[in-house]
Amino acid sequence: MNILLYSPDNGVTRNFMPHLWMFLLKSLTPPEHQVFLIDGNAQPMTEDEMARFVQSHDIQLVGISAMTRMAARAYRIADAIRATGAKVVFGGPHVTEVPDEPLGRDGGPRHADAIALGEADYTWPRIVQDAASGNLQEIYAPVGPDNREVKPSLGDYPEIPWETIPLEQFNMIGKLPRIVRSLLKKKTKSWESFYVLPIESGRGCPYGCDFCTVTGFFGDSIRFRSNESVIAELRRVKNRARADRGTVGVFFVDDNFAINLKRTKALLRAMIEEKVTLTWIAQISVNLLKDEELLDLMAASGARCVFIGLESVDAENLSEVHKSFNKPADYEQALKSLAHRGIYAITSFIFGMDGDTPGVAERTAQVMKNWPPVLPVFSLLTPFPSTPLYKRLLEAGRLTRPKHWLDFRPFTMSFIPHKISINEAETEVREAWTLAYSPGTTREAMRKISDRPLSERAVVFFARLAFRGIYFPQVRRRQWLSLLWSNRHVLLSLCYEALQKSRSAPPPDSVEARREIA
Ligand code: B12
Ligand code: SF4
Repeated sequence: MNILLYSPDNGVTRNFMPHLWMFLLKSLTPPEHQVFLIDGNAQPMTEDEMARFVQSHDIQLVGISAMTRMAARAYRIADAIRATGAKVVFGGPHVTEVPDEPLGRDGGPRHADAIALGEADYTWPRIVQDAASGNLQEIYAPVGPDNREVKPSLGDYPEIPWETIPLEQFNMIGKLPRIVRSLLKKKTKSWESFYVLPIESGRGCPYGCDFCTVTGFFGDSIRFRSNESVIAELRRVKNRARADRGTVGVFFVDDNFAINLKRTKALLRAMIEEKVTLTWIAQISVNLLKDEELLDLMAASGARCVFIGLESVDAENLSEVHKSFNKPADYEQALKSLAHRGIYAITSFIFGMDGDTPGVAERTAQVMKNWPPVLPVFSLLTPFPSTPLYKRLLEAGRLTRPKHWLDFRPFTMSFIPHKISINEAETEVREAWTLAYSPGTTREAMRKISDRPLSERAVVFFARLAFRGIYFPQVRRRQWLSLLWSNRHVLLSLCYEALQKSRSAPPPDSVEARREIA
């Protein structure tokens, strides 16, 4: 049977890091079936194009995953697929939270033939077999014979064959203008491709923040893969990069990569000892970033960026959403300790919390003035179904769009905030993005790291230019040129410095150069 695993585009961003679930399910598919993968964020498709693909490749089963924000788009694509006669099975957090919706049991239209609830590592092979024999059931739940929930232990984690999986659609080099591509090729042989690949080393988070679906979905007990299995996977990733003459980075998608400090340190030490260090990113909560030994091991094993859910600079807000383990007083030191080691943070903020008042964008920007450069992300508090936040707002009658995902609008509130109006909160988010990525802020950010190596500063600068574009379209040449023009002072000074450096470098075959290479 031919199977397609499809991740719909999220309608806002063009993130080119593929989703892990599709590689995982492909690896768990019985070998007699052929599996195709398409990520709509990297390879956008209309409903008609998808229907044609399904027909021309004789696909009989399509697996779709969707975050809440992608649900409406996913349903439209699913309708087009089902019209061809292929069966559609949905999985992932959203349908687990609202299982009646895709099955049309809530009074709305039906979009799925079947759904997989929760973690599907053990149910997916059964779904495939049932579909192949024409016996697809409606609901697959991860339960044992005694009807109790079974959580994959991750002790039997499958091998994801990174060496052989076709990855062209995720090659970031392919998305760059031709001139940049040829410059990169000239400079070094290892830039024929560039992928950021997702790897998980553990699942679950015990913290249970009000707005988050993770504790409800994965549970509060944390499960880890063995260090050996993670190291073997990293080795496969590195082999792939070598074979492609490309560069690869890894995103450890664990919810809190350092939740068990002892285990994380052991893994990082193993990476260093086994020589499988490579550039990596992970999500780590700020309270765990005080451990100097952890930070040293992170730097030595290749960490270049950490995603930190800071959420707010106001302690009262954090306590409201049950995230008081974040202490705003600690933020600055944690970020400085990271930057001191060449690790920069993506800091995520949420506006519209009950303590937020007009001016929250400016207040946040003031606090950030003392920080080393960061890549901030600002969003509005979003009540995802089944979260404690959703239940609380529903009971209080504060949801203005209880099914906001069926009419997804980016940066738009779906409930009445407390001390700020809906309009004001939405304006604050836009204001925060503008302040954080203004040419003045970037210039100031670069000044703060003027003592760091040129290559590191160049990466920070270009990351700041490109990062905002993930959330706000910035793909046209004119948009890029205007961005470069408004940041021309920093750009020119970096270029000038690079030129000086290359002029003062010894000729390639001189004694000094040979000594430097040695
Ligand atoms: C990595 C990650 C990201 C990364 C990259 C995304 C990517 N390309 O992978 C980044 C940082 C970009 C990101 C951004 C966001 N994320 Co995010 N992210 C994650 C994270 C931590 C890991 C995802 C993952 O790979 N998990 C491991 C895999 C194996 O688990 P899984 O995907 O759930 O798959 C399992 C099952 O669900 C099931 N399954 C899944 N799909 C399917 C499909 C079929 C057919 C079947 C049968 C089974 C099945 O089987 C799998 C194996 O058991 C999750 C939290 C989490 N732990 O999952 C949040 C999570 C997915 N993100 C979330 C959110 C909200 C966001 C943002 C909207 C945050 C923001 N405000 O900006 C953005 C939106 C990004 C976008 N472009 O739309 C929410 C989604 C909640 C929801 N109900 O929609 C999650 C669940 C975290 C949370 N806080 O609740 N995210
Ligand atoms: S710490 Fe992060 S993953 Fe854990 S519950 Fe809170 S927001 Fe979710």
